[in-house]
Amino acid sequence: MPRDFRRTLKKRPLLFDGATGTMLQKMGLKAGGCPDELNLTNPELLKKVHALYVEAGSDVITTNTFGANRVKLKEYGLEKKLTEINTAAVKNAREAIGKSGFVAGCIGPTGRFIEPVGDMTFDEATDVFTEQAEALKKGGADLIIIETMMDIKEIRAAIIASNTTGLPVVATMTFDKTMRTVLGTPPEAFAIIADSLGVSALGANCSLGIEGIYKVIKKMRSVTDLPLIAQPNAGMPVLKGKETVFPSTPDEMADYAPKLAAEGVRILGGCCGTTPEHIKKMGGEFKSLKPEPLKKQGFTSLAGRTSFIVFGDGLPPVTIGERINPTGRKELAQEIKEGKTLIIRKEAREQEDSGAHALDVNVGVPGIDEKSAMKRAVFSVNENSRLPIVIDSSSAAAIEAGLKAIDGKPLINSVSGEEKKLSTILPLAKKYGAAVLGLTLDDKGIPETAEGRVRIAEKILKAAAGLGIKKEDIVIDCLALTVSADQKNAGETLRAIRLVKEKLGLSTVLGVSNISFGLPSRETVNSAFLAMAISEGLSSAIVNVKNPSLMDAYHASVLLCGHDARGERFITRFRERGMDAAVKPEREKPRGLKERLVDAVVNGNEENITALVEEALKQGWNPLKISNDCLIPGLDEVGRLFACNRYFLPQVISSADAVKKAYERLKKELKGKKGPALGKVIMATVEGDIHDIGKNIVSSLLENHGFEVIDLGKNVPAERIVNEAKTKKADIVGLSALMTTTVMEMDNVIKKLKKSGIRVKTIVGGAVVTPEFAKKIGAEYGGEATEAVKKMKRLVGAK
Ligand code: B12
Repeated sequence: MPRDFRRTLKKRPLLFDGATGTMLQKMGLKAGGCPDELNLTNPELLKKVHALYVEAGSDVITTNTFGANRVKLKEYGLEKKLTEINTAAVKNAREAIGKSGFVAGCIGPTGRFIEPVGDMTFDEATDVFTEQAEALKKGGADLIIIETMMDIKEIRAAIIASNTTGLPVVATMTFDKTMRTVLGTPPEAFAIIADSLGVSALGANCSLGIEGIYKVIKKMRSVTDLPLIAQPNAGMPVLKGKETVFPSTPDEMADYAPKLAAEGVRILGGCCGTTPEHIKKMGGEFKSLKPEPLKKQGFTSLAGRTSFIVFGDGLPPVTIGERINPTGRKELAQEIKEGKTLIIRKEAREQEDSGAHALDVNVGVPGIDEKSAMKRAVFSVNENSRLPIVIDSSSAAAIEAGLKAIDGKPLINSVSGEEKKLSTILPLAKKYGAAVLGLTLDDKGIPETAEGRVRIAEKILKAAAGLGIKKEDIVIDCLALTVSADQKNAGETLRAIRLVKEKLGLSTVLGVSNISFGLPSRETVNSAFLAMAISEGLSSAIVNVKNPSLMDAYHASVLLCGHDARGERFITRFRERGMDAAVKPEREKPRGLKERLVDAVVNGNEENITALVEEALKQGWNPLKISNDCLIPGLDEVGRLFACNRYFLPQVISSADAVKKAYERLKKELKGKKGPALGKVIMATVEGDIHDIGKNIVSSLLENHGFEVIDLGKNVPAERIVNEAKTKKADIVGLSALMTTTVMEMDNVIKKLKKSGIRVKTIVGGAVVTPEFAKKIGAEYGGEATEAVKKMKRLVGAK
């Protein structure tokens, strides 16, 4: 019988292999060089490692191709050998496991960020992964396993690319002790996203040892019914003497196997530090288990990079903020036309603060390039809000641009019963992993009766099922028609909501405000209609979440329909407002220039920051005042939000980019003095550290005060600093470090400088550096930038 991974996975638990890298090191392989090239240069050694795992009972052997993508191979000048390396890797694994076992072609991260955080486009990323996945398929891999990913955007690209091969895809990410990936994604959001992309199994690898992975798996299980995979490392490595030791024993890890199986784990394997012995012990009981079939989930789920929501299936209804939509909003329409995103960013933040659970994004302005506008809007919303997005457009091309730009699993707004819509939009939802909003209208218009609308809902459901889109990913809009035109309209919509829920078991959504068109006191009508729809079982509503009375009605209805245990949500809402239900929305306080500059840093507002700096300069502010009173405090706030997990790396990066822009402008004000240089200064951020904003400020100021500055950049190895100091005959070497993990590198550089015999003064700075530390390593303490300049002048004997 031919090998069929998907079918076998349905029948029995499967055992993967353990670590390859740490095993190779144990077998005497020296670190350095390209690990993937070993497939060509030392296939026997690899086959030996694979064979040990086959002996230990592994059903699946993973290829040694973690870094065999174009981007990583290029670092070693090996990109032309990509196909050769990947096919050889499959061959090495196949020779070890034979024809009856499975070979999993391994794909790892590229090490680059996708835009807007990095400079790689989503299309480039999918090209890179498609190339590797095709090579693995060509070699004869039975499935693709995507491992150790940290960026949800990158793993989306990797899954979409791997899906094009038709091979089964297994996807894993790595989580840290905050129960998130380094870039902020919680296990549930990843599980929702990977599930919607049609993987065969999903889970976690490496991470926190088996105990930590167990917690991660439990979270994933709460939102997906797919088989899960756990590939833990053998605990967090500790340094014993000069050796790195992984603490978890094979027995300790094996104890967890049945517990993991009870949480839906159907594939078990190991990551760093695990050995054939670990795999043998873990597999012993696991492979003989006959776990219960995985229970189906009935709710609809959406996710952003750092959050997720579930609704429908008897869960409390959720709200979708409607305000990012230019219809009837001249200023927003104008901004979208001009390619700006200020209002969009503001609306994203304010709607989230007002309690929205997801945000609708519509940029439909006539005569614009809607694809670019949608991409820009999605980036801006992702940078300013954690919430999942509803991509709202009548253009399939704009929807696809949004689907590429997104950080999570969105809801597409919309399809209808019209054939053209179904045939263009549903395939996009399937490919990019999205839920779909189905409008109950077709080529003949909107049926008058509830039954007519249910028939269209059924048609949409059938078309989606034909493409393999899950029932839970269809959300039906029974359409609110204006009640001023015909007073029966509201009743028919409400009846349709109940019928769609009861007859078809689908989630529902309603754009509420249309009901009150042409009436006075629209708010009153909208609020009452929303409450009635919720009592009919509505799962989600597109509303103006910034309207307090409408949101009051929403909260009251949630309570009255039994969705608010002990009334906690309701009570919290009103406690926060001083128990006064009738308070008016707070009038916006005018923000001063200083606050607006700080806000621009905190919100990562690159677009606006130069204009604000310009305004400040025009008002006669000193460039240093702008830096010290606005930009640095802004960054401090970003650091605080990051430390308490309110911000994640992508937001820190966009704030840093905004600050960089501001300094580009400020630099022009700090032009260097003419005349002989006061001295020559080498500036560098030490190796391992990529923070350079502070160092760049100091460099600019030094130039401004008449120093010649040779800026070596960031992450600079000690040897290079010593060499440059020697060849350039520097008077001072200035070192910067911002992390507790990198300050000791300053000590290393200074020791090397001393050892080389160069006569040069040293000064150190960066937020973690203290005067005591500087003294201890024999350097001058820099302090903040202006103070640092004074000290440097003193060091070269200038006034
Ligand atoms: C912006 C930022 C980033 C940006 C950096 C972009 C860039 N181009 O610099 C990005 C997003 C890339 C980043 C990445 C990371 N970051 Co960061 N980041 C920050 C943040 C928010 C601001 C830093 C900053 O620029 N401050 C403003 C400048 C002006 O201050 P400054 O550097 O201290 O400089 C002043 C003085 O110290 C002095 N000075 C500085 N250098 C020198 C040198 C000399 C010679 C002299 C004389 C004076 C001097 O003059 C300057 C002006 O007065 C801080 C939080 C914070 N508030 O510090 C976290 C922070 C530094 N980051 C942190 C972490 C953990 C990381 C990551 C590891 C995150 C991750 N999980 O991946 C990575 C690090 C990757 C690496 N290998 O380096 C932690 C460090 C924790 C610690 N104590 O070890 C912090 C403190 C955040 C936190 N609260 O946890 N980060």
